[in-house]
Formats: sequence, structure tokens, C-alpha cells
Amino acid sequence: MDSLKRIALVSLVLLLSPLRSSADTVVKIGDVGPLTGQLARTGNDEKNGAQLAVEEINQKGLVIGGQKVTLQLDVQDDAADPRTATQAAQKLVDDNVVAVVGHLNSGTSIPASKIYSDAGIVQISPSATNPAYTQQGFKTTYRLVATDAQQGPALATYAAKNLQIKTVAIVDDATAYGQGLANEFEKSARSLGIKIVSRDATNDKAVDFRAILTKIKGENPDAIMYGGSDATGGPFAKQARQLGLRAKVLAGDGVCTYALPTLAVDGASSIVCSVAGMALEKMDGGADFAKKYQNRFGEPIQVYAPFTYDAVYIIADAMKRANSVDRAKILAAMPATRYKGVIGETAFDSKGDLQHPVISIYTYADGKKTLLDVVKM
Ligand code: ABU
Repeated sequence: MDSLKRIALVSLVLLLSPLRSSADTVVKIGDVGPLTGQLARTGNDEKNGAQLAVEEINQKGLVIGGQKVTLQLDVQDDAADPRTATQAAQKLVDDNVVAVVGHLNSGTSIPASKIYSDAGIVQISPSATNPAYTQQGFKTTYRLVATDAQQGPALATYAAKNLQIKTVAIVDDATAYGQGLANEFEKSARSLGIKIVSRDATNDKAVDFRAILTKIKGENPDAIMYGGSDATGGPFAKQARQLGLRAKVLAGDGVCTYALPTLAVDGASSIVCSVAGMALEKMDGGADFAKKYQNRFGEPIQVYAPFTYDAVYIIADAMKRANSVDRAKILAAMPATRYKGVIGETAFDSKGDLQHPVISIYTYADGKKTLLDVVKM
């Protein structure tokens, strides 16, 4: 066979080869949250959960529309800053991601959501709890946690009924999350007959809470409700204990991390906090997931890693049902989601909120995060 014939034959074989049609299509999924700054610990936790799902799905093999698909996580850092978050969102749009897992914070998820909505990209926040996130009329916003309109009342009810709290001072960190949660808590607490003795605001970069705490000490409340993250809530509880306050410190999911005892030290035992989803201890497969996570990353889960893990699987499930990796088709498949994952059964209402939200209540006993109650909303 002369060389021209040989080239023609090889080209024909390549053209008809099934290998050609099975060449991988790389599909990008955005993952965005704070990877630097005070919330980097929880941001990396969420990124790790998503990474684990991507690695597993790629290892098992994903075929969409007869084409082998390799998922790639496009990771962006929003530093928990609203402006940086919109820049990160635009970068993800420009990178042609088909869906986004993020952001961690309400204060970043909300401004970024307009950018994803304009681009028709599904956004699944694993942890943004401010109700406003899904109330903007966007078809693209989803979340895997209960909202603060559920978390605030659950915490207030636990305080009134289980802890017999009669008086509370409220402090928030002036973020969309911390202030919003404190507002929801305050509304419910009042309706349950708890007296609000004071309301103060700090900020999410504060390190010294002694002026506010000294004033609160004079008010002698049964509890202090703190709306904010573990980075400030930990030192807040620690300084409260150092000043001799014996009041319970009530807080939401921002505070309720694995790292909290390191940040609050002696103050950790005074904390009662909520997580806006099923407790890891009660998740089917939660223990296996925790082991898998520990083996892969060499550290324990902070809070929401199982939620980003499921978020990636939910996106892959939407791709399968749409039989497409086209972002518009993935978006169209999302409302019919019925996905059973590590965090439980996920189905969304018309706004992108969970149909069956759950709140878990914890404390820290002997430095260990300890489950007190699980409330189905
Ligand atoms: N939900 C806890 C922390 C994230 C947020 O800002 O909503």
C-alpha cells in the first residue's frame, strides 16, 4: 500500500472509530465562596465537599447525550465580600460554567445571583440562609438549607421551651446574614414571650466585644443571641466567659462549626446553635461521608461540606434528566429535582427553597459539637 492510500485508510478508520465519539467533553461547574479571610475555613470546607463529588462522578464515569463528560470544578474566591463576589460571578460566567455551587454567604449570594440570572446559570447555595436570596423573582436561585425565617424561630422556640430563657440581649454583625437572622430570632422570641433587653450591632471583622459585653453584663439577661459567623462568634463567647457572663449564647449556623471550640475556648460550653439542615449524625450515610472526607482532606467537616457534595450531584442529575450539558436545559430540569443524597431528599418549591427544611440544634459539651435536637419545619 503506498503512503497516500495508507493515510486515507487511517483517516477513514479514525473518522468511523467509536473512540472518537467517546472523547471526553469537559464541563465546568463553578464553585465559589470565601477561600481567604476570616471565613476561609468554612469556605474551603464547602469547596472540598464539591471537589469530592466531582472526583467521584468522574471516576464512576458520566455519559450525557451519548458523550463521555468530565466535570471540572472552576473554583473562585469571593473572600466573603459582596463586591468581590460579583467579580467572581462574572468570571464564572465568562468561563462558561454550566452551573454554580455557591456562594457561602447570604451577603455574597444575593448580589451575585443577578449575574447568574442574567446569564441563565443555575446557582445552588449550600448555606445562604437569608430569605431574600430566593425572593428576587429569579429562576436560577436554589439553596440546600432552611432559611433564617425558619432558623430564627427554631432557635427562639428551643430557647423558650427547652432552656426556659425569659430575657435575651441580641447582637448582630451587621451582615445580610447576621442581621437578618437576629431580626427573625427577635420577632419569634417576642411572640414567645421572651423579653428583649437590648439590641446591638458590631461588624464581621470585629475582634474585641468587651464594651458591648460589659454593657450586657449589667442587663443580666438569661441569654445573648449572636447573629454572625464563628470567626467573630467564637471570640464573642470567649470574651463573654472571661467577663464572667454565665448567659447562654444562642447562635445560628454561621457559628455552629466544628472549629468553634478552638475559637471560643471556655466560652464554647455556653453556646447553643442551629444548623439549617439535617445533622450530620442523623444523615443516612453521614458517617461514611465524614470518613471519606477525613481520608481525602485530612481534616473533619466544618458544617456544610455534605451540602456542596450533594449540590454537585444534583447538577449532574439535572444534566442526566435533561440529557444535555447545555446550561439552559440544566436550568429547565432543576424544578423537577427529586434527589436522594447524603443530606436527605432534595425537592424544591417554586422559589428554589427546600420543600422539606430541617433545623438541627447543637451545643458544645467537653469541646465536642453535640446534637440536642432536630426540628422538621
Ligand atoms: N447561613 C450561614 C452563613 C452563610 C450566610 O451568610 O447565610
